[in-house]
Amino acid sequence: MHADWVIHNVNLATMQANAIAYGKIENGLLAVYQGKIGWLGPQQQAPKFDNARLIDGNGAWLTPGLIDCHTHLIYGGHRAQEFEWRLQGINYQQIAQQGGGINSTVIATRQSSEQTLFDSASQRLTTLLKEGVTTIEIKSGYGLDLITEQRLLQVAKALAKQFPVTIRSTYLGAHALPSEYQHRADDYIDFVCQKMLPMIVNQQLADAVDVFCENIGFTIEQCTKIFSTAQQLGLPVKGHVEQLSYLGGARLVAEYNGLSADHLEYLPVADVALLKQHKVVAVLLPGAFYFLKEQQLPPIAAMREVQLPMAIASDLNPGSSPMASLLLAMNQACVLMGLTPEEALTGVTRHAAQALGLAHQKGQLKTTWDADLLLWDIDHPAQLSYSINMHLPKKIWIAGQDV
Ligand code: DI6
Ligand code: FE
Repeated sequence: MHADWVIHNVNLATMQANAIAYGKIENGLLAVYQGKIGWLGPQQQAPKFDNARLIDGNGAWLTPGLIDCHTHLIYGGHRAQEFEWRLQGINYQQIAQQGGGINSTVIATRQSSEQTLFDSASQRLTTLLKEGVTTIEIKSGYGLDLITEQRLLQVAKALAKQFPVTIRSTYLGAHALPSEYQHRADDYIDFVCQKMLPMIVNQQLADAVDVFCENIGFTIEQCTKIFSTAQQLGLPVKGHVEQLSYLGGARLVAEYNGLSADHLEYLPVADVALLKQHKVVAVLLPGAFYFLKEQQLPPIAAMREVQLPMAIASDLNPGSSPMASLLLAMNQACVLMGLTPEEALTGVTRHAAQALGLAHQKGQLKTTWDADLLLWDIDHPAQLSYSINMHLPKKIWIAGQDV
């Protein structure tokens, strides 16, 4: 059998959906051919590989590359001041209503050059890559005008060229109402639908369209307009929904067969089945839950009951989740939201791949899947969720290449 290289004497957390925890194969072997996984299984059952480079795993664990399926990686400035206000008791919504919050980052981002945005995003991306992130979703949404949204999405493209990582870009025009449209939210939505979205599609700048459906964001009617325009233009949708209050955004995402419904703290149990029916992934964002000291948990037991796929992401952003760590998000998902370590790892591999429409090629160790692989010096995969800042992958491969 053909292989470019083979790793043996290794435990595989395949993350395949089967009855065995982590889909694990102890004393396994995995072969890589032309950037894909060519073979995997128990070592004793392995076929012969001609001319393949042999790597000794020394009993370490191999997992799929981690996938951060919800980030706002690219932005100008920071919001440390706002953090101090929140500590004094002014809440996230109040700050937003007073013109701070997302809009203060919009001002800083509009003033930032492409190079400045690239440099600051590069630092955060490098941090994520070191802990094993091999695929990342990046949203726009801090420009909110033609030129700056375009700049953000172009920086995402530049990052994809510069770094060994798969990047999916999402256009988040309906993130906040920019100040020049104050009291004219519907006009802004028309601008997004008639001008911005067609331009984004023309220039192939985004893979999906997101909205912030919230009392400090946009209404169901406004989000509906955006989703139907996205659908006409052939882009899949997703939404920031039921984060701070219940508006019915998750139902809307389901109606449009969206990729994912994200946050979901205020999702009623009654809406869970609808997400399952429409194959929408629930993306949990424990970083925002933590930073905003949210008290209300997403309906996790109900999600589990219907086997709704739950992904976990960092929500890296300068306001509600200034956190460049997906491993920490896994820990938070367990400690704050009650996920099991296995659910947490599934949430940043198989389910995160599904949330990005990449279920057929990433997020599992499986034959023909991309050889995005991490080697960890651990005894058990639960260790990745159990501790903070104790483990980094000792080897990272992307499409079979050592990086
Ligand atoms: N929800 C979030 O968690 C981020 N965007 C959103 O709609 C936060 C954005 C920010 O505070 O800058
Ligand atoms: Fe977000």
